[in-house]
Amino acid sequence: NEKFDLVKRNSVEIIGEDELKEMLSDETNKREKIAYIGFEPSGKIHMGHYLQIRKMMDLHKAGFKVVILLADFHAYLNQKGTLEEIRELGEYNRSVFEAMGLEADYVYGSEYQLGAQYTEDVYKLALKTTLKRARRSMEVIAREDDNPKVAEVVYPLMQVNDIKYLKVAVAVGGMEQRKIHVLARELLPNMDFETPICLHNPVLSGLDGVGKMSSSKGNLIAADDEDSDINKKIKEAYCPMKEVSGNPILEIAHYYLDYPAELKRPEKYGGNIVFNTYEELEKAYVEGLHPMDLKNMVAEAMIKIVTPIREKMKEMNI
Ligand code: TFQ
Repeated sequence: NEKFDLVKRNSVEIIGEDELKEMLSDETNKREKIAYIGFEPSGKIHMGHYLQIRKMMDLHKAGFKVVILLADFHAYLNQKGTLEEIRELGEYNRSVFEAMGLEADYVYGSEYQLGAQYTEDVYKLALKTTLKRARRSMEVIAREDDNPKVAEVVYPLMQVNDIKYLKVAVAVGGMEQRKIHVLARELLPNMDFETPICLHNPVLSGLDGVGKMSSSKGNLIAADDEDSDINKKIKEAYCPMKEVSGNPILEIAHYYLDYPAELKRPEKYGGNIVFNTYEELEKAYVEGLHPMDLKNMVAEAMIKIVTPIREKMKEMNI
């Protein structure tokens, strides 16, 4: 199935793959085709976000209604600032996603998360979830804190509850969301809601090779970086010779190059090479393709992707 291949492309996993296939081939819309992703509003939108936005565009093409949750209360519970500051970032994030060309509806968590029925359901989920499980589900998501707060265990309960309240059929997120999603799949069938399908995207490593690409760390390629920033960042990025695991440049090559991809190189450095697939490129890298060659390909591809977004953002005065 063509639609299924499009939706699955470049994802790490789909939990509930058979149900998704069934939805995609069901013209009667037995289950309403709604795909959701939530984001804690963030000060910088980067190429990790863009992977997820592209996935939402794939879902839109496959016939889904796409909704973006601007998760203001979640960011608040995760110590990202005052509600006012967070909402301002939410508006900014929405504009960037529009500049990226995403067609979607947007909703703020605070529009419905104070409702009486919503709140009662959070209490119900609080009774069904162990502290241990709630904390585990937050391992990658929670902000570092020497004295962790109760807010950290309220957060995943609200995320599970959102899936019900927003009638999410397909919940999309990075791999760091998977433990919350697995919890949702376990709990929601007992809360009058159908088990959500969960699609997980890869989480890119930071350009410094330390941890993940993150707005708070500056180890990223931003949606509005200038060509010169991109060249400089990639030139300086961590890219160990012959190493695949944790290599941010190879990850970007995996998800952002179009294959077949061509390396253009002067004859004296070995001449041009065409890689038909990412696997071919990875093999060449492990066998000694020079990091500089890889970086040149990746910088060119990133500039091609970022330039129209940056220009659209300028045009929109963001
Ligand atoms: F997907 C839903 F929108 F329904 C629920 C949801 C998803 C993602 C609520 C919050 C978030 C934020 C996410 N945990 C993050 O880390 O940004």
